[in-house]
Amino acid sequence: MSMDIRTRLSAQRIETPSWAYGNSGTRFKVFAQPGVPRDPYEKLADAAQVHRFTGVAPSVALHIPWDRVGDYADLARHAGELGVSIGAINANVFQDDDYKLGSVTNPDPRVRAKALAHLLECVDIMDATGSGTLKLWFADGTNYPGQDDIRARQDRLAEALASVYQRLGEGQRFLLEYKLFEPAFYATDVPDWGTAYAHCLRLGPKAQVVVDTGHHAPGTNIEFIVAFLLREGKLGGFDFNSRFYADDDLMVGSADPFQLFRIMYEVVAGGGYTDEVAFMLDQCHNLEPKITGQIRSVMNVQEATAKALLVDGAALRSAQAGGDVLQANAVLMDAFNTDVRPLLADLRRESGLDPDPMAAYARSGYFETISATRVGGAQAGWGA
Ligand code: PSV
Ligand code: MN
Ligand code: MN
Repeated sequence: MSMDIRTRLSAQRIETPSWAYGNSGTRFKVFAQPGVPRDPYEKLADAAQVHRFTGVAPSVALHIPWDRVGDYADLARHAGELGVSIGAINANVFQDDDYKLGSVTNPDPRVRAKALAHLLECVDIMDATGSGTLKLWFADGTNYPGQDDIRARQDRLAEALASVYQRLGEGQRFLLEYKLFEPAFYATDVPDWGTAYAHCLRLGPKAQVVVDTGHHAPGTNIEFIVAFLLREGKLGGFDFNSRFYADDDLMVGSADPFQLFRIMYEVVAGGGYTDEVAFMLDQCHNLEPKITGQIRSVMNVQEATAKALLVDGAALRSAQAGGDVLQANAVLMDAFNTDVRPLLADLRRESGLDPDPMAAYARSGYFETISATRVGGAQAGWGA
């Protein structure tokens, strides 16, 4: 195996979300776990454990206002002391009563102004924390035909996005996230990659699309979307998770590692395996413990990436050029069917890590310490 694959794997960066560390559940029940963080500082401490044992998760996404603090520069300093940094700032314009009929697409200009002010505040937080990425997901949409004007809502969305775009500084960008449905059930205002892409295209290079793997209709070929967006320079990153039915937010690669491999193959083949494309997790751990849930997820992404990097490009191109359908497919399957766990264990050893991050974390005693010392952990904010 080429040295190149090992180097590229060691350089991978996977961002974990602050909300994965808090208590979460479904709308039926939140099962509280021992030792969960009580504030953003403790969430960062837990995220630092994921990085400590995997070596590839050095940044943490924040969600505002779930992670509201008085002094964001201080929070960023705290992150730095723990060996991690602040990643994407996720805006939240869906939890206030004001947003019942939408945020930036609300028919009421007062509510739109309030939502925009929050988005701009998130850019201030980027300035204070050194974050380069604003992530925008809107719950906006309608439940009933005729409830509001679909085109007018697009106009309002475009206006808000343009104002945010104007505010972005040097080295900052926003990622626009789409979602098929929920909480709006009739017409979501950003329901698919095409809508997100069209808005981003109008604005310029600092506006890109983020692909949340849980936000598509069953059977959607996500790797096609990835290939297309990359080709257009509009793939900003991923919110990785796994789904069976809707927006399940389960551990990435747990149900369909083959899909994750196909996605990562398109990333690699399309030249997207760079710092320009953010590999972020957007998950919650309702049943399993949080920190090990994140460690396992990071490892799942690493395994899919390793397999994608192993695809024999020359053999694939030759089979494709010769119209050899079966051979082309076999080249991909060979890579997918390779057991990459020994390779990843070896790489960890090489960089001074334990080859088995799950076992090393279990041995560290961290879980016992936080379980004993933290009382009254916070809810993640989402999934309650
Ligand atoms: C809601 O669907 C959601 O899961 C989106 O994927 C966002 O990225 C996330 O919440 C955090 O706001
Ligand atoms: Mn998401
Ligand atoms: Mn989601």
